Amino acid sequence: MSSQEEGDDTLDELLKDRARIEELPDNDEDEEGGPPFPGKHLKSKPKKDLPAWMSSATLSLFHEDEQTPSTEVLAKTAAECLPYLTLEDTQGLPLNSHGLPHLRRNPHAEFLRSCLGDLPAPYAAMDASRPWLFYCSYKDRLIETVRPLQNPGGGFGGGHGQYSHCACTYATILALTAVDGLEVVDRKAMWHWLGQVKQSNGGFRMAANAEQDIRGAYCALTILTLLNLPLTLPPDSPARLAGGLETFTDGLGAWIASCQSYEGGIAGAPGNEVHGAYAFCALACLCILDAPSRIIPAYLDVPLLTRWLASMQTTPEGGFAGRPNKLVDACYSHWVGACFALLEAARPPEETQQHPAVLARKGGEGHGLWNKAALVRYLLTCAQQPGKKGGMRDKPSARPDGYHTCYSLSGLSAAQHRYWYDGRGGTRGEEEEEEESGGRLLAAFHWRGERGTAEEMRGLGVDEGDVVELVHPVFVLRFEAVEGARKRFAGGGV
Ligand code: FPP
Ligand code: K
Ligand code: ZN
Repeated sequence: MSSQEEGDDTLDELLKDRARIEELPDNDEDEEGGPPFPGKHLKSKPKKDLPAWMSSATLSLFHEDEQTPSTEVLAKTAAECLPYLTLEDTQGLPLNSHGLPHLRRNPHAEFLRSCLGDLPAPYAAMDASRPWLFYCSYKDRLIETVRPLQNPGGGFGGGHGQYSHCACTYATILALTAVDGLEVVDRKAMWHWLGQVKQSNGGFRMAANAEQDIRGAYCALTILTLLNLPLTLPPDSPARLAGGLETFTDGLGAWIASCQSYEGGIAGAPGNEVHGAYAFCALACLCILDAPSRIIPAYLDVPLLTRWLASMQTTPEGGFAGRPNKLVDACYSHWVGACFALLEAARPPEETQQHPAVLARKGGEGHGLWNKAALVRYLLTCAQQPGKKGGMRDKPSARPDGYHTCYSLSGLSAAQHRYWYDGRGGTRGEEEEEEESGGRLLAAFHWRGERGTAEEMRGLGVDEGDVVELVHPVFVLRFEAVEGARKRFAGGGV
């Protein structure tokens, strides 16, 4: 079999799925009889004006033939992607030895550099998102840019004169970590400010007095850990004064558990609609608290979450959607794809000792939870902007931007490489215990990565030049950058 044919196997599988859907009997033409199907009783009239409380998941109760605004945009997206997925249209991109477009390393790097220059006028609307734009910036320029965004009460705002916000502060801390520029951070003020966003119920707000949101929990724990801030709550924290909590981690696992819904996915806050990006926040936050095999099953229903995440991989595109019945988007290559790296590390040791026949059914040694080759194909064929400009995009009809370039490439890394937790499995070791008594959460520093083998890369349809670097699965940074932050603040204290 030629390598080109190998690359097409994955697509064939995806198209088979789709063909099955298309072969289903057309119930619209057969109002009276017609074969039964699940939920047929719901099929009376298409409901175009579903009430807002009815989540998109409810739409899946309707038969595939039901025409709704959701099914229409889903079909439109599939049609938009198919010519690229089938390589009928390769957009003039040079192809690798498997027949897929090469990863456009230089144009993408050039695109990211151009994002750092003076921003074109349309970006004025993104003033509150500025930290996201310089996630990949350079040290001196970055430090001079973020210095005025730091508020005296701690944390970073999105722009000049704006209140501190968890997402902006998170992006700023990641950017500074990436360039080894964390000296600009007022850590004591940061500790005080984070005390204002911790809630009495164990969760976190996005800003003082703002909404509670699981993104806040992940952002706050990332900031505390990279800066090695004390886990004790400041004396004036409302969570301490009104809720009687003592540390930033008090009640957090239980609050995250309360964000998992009956569907298995994770909501931004208890009772809200689930979203793949929130699943990443939940898993990564738990992985900051403790070893994945210990803490993830302690607070989440892992089989239910795994099934929900796997159902986010779309057919025929092969990328991920953020929610049921919504559209594929390359940024979820990271937000959903990286969840599998975290979950695979949470598998109990006894599972890896299962009979080879059981493992084979699961797709091999713990790597069968998602279709990596399909994701790689989506990213290389549909998410790369052709032409001189470079950059990566949500889907072919979208423009490339820094955010989608960043998270497409992180997702590619999750598909290509292997990540695991190298701390003591099961129980806390003495050495860790001792270090942790200093207050720092060490679990996230125990992650390791290994490049995928040449054989695995062939299976994914990529050549050596299409392989990206390893990315720390919890912090979404280079491993060296994470190690730099750990060393810089190893002494603790503020
Ligand atoms: C819906 O957008 C998106 C959400 C409800 C969540 C987005 C959250 C993230 C991307 C994670 C952010 C993480 C941190 C750490 C700040 P949409 O309706 O435009 O997209 P959709 O149709 O794909 O759901
Ligand atoms: K989207
Ligand atoms: Zn997106």
